[in-house]
This record gives sequence, structure tokens and C-alpha cells, in this order.
Amino acid sequence: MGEVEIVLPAASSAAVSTDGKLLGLLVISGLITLLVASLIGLFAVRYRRGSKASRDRLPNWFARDLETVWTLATVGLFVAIFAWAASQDFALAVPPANSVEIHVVGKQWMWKAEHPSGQREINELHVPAEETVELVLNSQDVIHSFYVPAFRLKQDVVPGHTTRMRFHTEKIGTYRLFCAEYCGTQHSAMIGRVVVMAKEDYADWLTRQPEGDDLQEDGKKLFVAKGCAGCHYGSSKVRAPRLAGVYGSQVPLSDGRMITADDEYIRDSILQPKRDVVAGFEPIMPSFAGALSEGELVSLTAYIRSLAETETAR
Ligand code: HEC
Ligand SMILES: [Cu+2]
Repeated sequence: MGEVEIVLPAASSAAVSTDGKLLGLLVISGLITLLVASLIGLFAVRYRRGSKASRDRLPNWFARDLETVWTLATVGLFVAIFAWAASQDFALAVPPANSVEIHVVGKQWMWKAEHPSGQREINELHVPAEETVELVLNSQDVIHSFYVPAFRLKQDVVPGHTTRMRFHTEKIGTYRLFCAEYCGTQHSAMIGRVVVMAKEDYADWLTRQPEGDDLQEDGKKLFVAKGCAGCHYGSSKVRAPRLAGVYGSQVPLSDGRMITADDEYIRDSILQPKRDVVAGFEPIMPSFAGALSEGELVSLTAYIRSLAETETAR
């Protein structure tokens, strides 16, 4: 990620067939364009003013047969393309015999995923390669759309309705995830990534996701309950830094120093906000010393750390 992708990787079986269809249509359109253009050229020369070429009416049977042939040929071509494309879409719609089922909830403005064994993540989706993954999609508020360009898959996620999306991929890697349905002011920040891992690595990753995810959840609730969100969400009227991507980054301070945003720093920012003031901001954040328990601090830090993953959401 980060670098400019010139050719979008085709990272799922759907991507391979979609690219096939696109190429097929492109070749057919190209050939037809070529045919039409050459006929225009040919006729322009042949029937130019003053040329001796015959301008007699064509015999009726010829005009009729020509009409019939090209009508049938184009209809046949279109039906063939339709059958080809539809058969691929139908294949995708067949429920797989066995699949890894992951629940994904879209809400303003994030993607939350829950794995079969309970592990949770936000704006990240870890999936195993060489298995059919079935996403069970729900929305908590408005219509979102789960879109992974490298998979060539886009699925609307509608409130009050469960939709499913399946994919099979063999390409290990990290791919961009977008919301492709305008869903409010922070819609453009509703992005994340899909991490395709080798089967063993995925199994391993699952075991390495302990309570951390629940901490994040708690932290997120606290972030709203304790009033942090009132200043730190993008929609706030108060000028406060967005916290997405802060964790682990270098933060310029108002006194010219640079500081690495680690757990310490996050903690200090909450308890002694006047100590390290972020460059470009007023020191208006109140201290939460005494107002938060240790556990709450840990949860809040876990939540802010989890926001770091959404590197592009800054
Ligand atoms: C009244 C508005 C306000 C509230 C409420 C508030 N903050 Fe802040 N926060 C700010 C401002 C402004 C800054 C930047 C200036 C500074 O560093 O003090 C900031 C800075 C921070 C930073 C450092 C950000 C960076 O870019 O390095 C963190 C972390 C942070 N706040 C977390 C929190 C948490 C957690 C809460 C709730 C417990 C909270 N804030 C509540 C306004 C607020
Ligand atoms: Cu959305």
C-alpha cells in the first residue's frame, strides 16, 4: 500500500473472470470499431465526388439478406456475452460447501468484522487464502457498500437486511477496502484493508487476537461517553487533532520538539494534556487525571492504537 498502483492486482477468482469479461468486451468493441472505421474510409474513397463507382440501388434480396445476417449476428453475439457473464455471476451466488464465515457490520464510519471464533477488528479484515470466505454483511445505520477493487467485488450493505458476499483468493497480500456508497460526512474516511494470509498464518493470527479487541471496543465506547469524541471526531466544531493514524507516528509539538506517539505519550496526552501540546492546536484539552480509571486508560489507549491501522484515515 502507499505506492501508486498502476495495474490493479487481480486478487480473487472473481477478479480474474471480471478482467476476462472486460478484455473480451474490449476486443469485440475494438474489432467492430475497426470494421466500421475501415468501411467509412473505404466508402469515402470509393464514392468520392466524381468517382465512377456504381451508385445503382442494390437488389432488394441483397439488402434484406444483409439486414437479416447482421441483426442475427449481433443478437447472437449479445446473447453469448450475456450467457458467459451471467454464468460467472451465478457461480458466485452458489453457497459454497464449506467456507469461512465472517460477520461484517458497516456503520458511520467504519467496518467492523467479527471472526468465527469471536475475534474482532475494525477497518481491517484478515482472511485466509485458498479458502472460500463468506462475508455476512449488515449495516447499523445507513446504506454502505463493501468494495474491494482488487477483488472486483462490491456489495451494498443495507440496514435491516443481511447480504452475503463470497470470494476465493490465492494471492497473499494487503488490499484496499472502501465504502462505495456515500454515507455521510465522513464517508471518505470509511476505508480499511483486507489482509489475505496463508491458512496457517491466519490460524496463527486468530490465536494472537486476545482480549485486545474487546479493549478496543470498550475504549471506543469510553471515547464517546467521556466526551473525547465531542472534540476529536471530524465533525466536531472544536479544533482538535484527528486521532486516526496518530499512534506510532511522529507528532510535532508546539515547542518545536518531535515526539513518538507511543502508549506513554497517549497516556500523558490524556492525563497532562498541557505538557505536550500538538503543534498548531490550542491547549484547550482538559486533564482527565482522576476522571478515568487505569482500566479505562488502557481501553482508550487500545482504541487509539487500533485507529493507527487506518493509516489513510488521517
Ligand atoms: C475540549 C476538547 C477536547 C476533549 C474533550 C478531549 N480532547 Fe484530546 N485534544 C484536544 C486538543 C485541542 C488537542 C491538541 C492539543 C494538545 O495536544 O493538548 C488534543 C490532543 C489529544 C491527544 C494527542 C493527539 C496527537 O495528535 O498527538 C490525544 C491522544 C488526545 N487528545 C486524546 C483524548 C482523549 C482520550 C480524550 C477523552 C478522554 C480527549 N482527548 C478529550 C481537545 C480535546
Ligand atoms: Cu459507508
